[in-house]
Amino acid sequence: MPNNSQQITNNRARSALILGITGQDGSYLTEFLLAKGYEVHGLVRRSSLFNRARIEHLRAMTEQKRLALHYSDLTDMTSLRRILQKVRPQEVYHLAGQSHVGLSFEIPEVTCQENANATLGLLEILRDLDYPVKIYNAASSEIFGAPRQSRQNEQTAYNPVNPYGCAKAFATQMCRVYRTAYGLFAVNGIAYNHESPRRGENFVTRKISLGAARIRAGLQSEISLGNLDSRRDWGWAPEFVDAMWRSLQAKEAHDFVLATGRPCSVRDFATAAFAAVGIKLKFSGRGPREVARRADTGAVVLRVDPRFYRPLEPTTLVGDARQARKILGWRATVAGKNVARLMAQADYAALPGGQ
Ligand code: NDP
Ligand code: GDR
Repeated sequence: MPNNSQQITNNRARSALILGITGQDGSYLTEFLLAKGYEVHGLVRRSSLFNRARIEHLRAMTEQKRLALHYSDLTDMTSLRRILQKVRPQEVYHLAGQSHVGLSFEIPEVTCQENANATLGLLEILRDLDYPVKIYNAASSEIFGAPRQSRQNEQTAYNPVNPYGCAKAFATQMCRVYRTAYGLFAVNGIAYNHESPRRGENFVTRKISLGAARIRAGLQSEISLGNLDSRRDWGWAPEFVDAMWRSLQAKEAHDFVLATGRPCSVRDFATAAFAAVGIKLKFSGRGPREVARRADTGAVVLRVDPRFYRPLEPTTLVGDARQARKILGWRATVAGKNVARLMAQADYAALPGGQ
């Protein structure tokens, strides 16, 4: 896709800048905003291989000058400032950063630079702009970590338990500070896990759905996972980008928990994903010795590998999204096992010979 930052400079339609446009959420949000008639600008970073697979199908939009991509990086505030001054978007969706919680234990510094410091840098740029701008910040349920409340809402105290959660807690609180201190229209979307066939392949849901599809197609024999007892509030990513947009159309800026409210374990997610491609699982053993076999052949298709355990896990995180429902009229309709089914079916259908 051409880099056509020169092509669109005037705000003819409503315009939005998406940081993280090449990611799962950024790609769905781009489709959503284009369908609403927006002029969409996205930030892309240089990489040795092209990493635009999730937005490649929108190439025609760049030719029609409805979508423009600009080179920058969260670690390059000068170029970010220049892009914002030139594009003058009315809405900024900040979805960029190191998004893998497990990896944040391996690369804590870059996680904090991208997720914490860069958010502060962005807020500083927005504070200096000479026109009103709205920002959606991709906050996370990971800010709650080990919460006191079994269902978390916008008032729940932060208690992150990993470097990723700490960085997100900093960024979330900074947005609140800039909203209160400078009147910036800054929204924190405190989102719980949301998934799709565009999910990165090293997140557990995609690892499972892709693994199930490939095992069904005879392309792979088994998958290895970490903690099967983990429970997450898994939703459907396309529904979440709708909430992002709605949150910037509200009269006032608020924080919003975005969640399904329905937790599901990794084990149950795997069971549903494999069933969706016609494989019934039977689990046996405990802890690191646990395996899942195919009910039809008895072959092991899923193993626990302690390499995928994390040094610390949040307790079960379940969101209470009543504020989003009341103010935004938004609610998640797809959750847990249904997400698993949709993902496994999509991954299977995308394989040669899959249907
Ligand atoms: P992805 O990992 O799919 O996408 C992350 C995006 O950030 C990619 O476009 C990536 O670019 C970009 N990015 C990463 N580092 C930089 C950098 N240094 N400079 C510029 N861009 C960068 O994440 P999701 O779409 O799933 O999530 C979007 C945001 O929402 C993230 O901030 C995530 O932490 C947060 N979040 C996600 C949830 C979820 O369940 N999906 C839940 C709660 C919060 P590239 O393609 O070049 O790598
Ligand atoms: P999470 O998502 O950490 O919740 O962060 P992930 O899919 O990585 O893990 C979910 C749970 O599954 C357990 N797990 C495994 N995880 C991975 N990645 N790989 C495995 O093999 C595996 N086996 C078990 C994990 O321990 C964990 O308990 C996501 C990201 O999108 C963040 O950016 C976002 O902020 C949060 O969701 C809300």
